[in-house]
Amino acid sequence: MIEEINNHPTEETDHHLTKRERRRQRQQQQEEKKSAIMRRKRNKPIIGLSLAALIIIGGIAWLIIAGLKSQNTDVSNSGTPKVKINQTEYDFGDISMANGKVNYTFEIKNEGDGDLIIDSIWTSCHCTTARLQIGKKKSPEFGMDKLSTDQKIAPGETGVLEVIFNPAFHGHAGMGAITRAVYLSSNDPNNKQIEVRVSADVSS
Ligand SMILES: [Cu+2]
Repeated sequence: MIEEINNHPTEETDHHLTKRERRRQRQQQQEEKKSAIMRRKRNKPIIGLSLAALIIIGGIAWLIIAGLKSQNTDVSNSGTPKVKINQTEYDFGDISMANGKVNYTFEIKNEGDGDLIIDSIWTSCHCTTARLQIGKKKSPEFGMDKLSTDQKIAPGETGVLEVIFNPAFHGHAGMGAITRAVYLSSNDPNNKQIEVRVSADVSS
């Protein structure tokens, strides 16, 4: 009898347990679903974060590479340019207006260890023009108006300055002994203004 009485509630508790177990299972399943959703939600920001990190790392690497590159190309700018002209004067001698223009070339070498920058070129008179050729690059003809230019003679390189004189420019008023000058402004601290001169004795 006692056993029977005792048995009955145990069956009851067993029954209750299975109910509780079912409930627990259901709760577990729900929790698993929730955590799966949470994991998916959490993974998205992680992917986003790692992408952002990649972009930042890539950006930093690019900046470092760009910085190194600019350092390499700026090496020659860190030095000082030094102008060396093969000669500063030339005499055309006896020339005639009838024979037209005469020209002569001067050589401007950069013997320094920094780029030689020619900022502007101008001449002393409208009858005289000049142009500077560096490598294959030839400047336009510069006259008496001081015009800016941006030409660069690298260390060890030589620029060719062509001076063109037109003896007929002034007509008969320009006859006799003449001297004309060509000026170049440069970044050589000891030669900020380069000057070359040409002279001639002009006849008709
Ligand atoms: Cu003149």
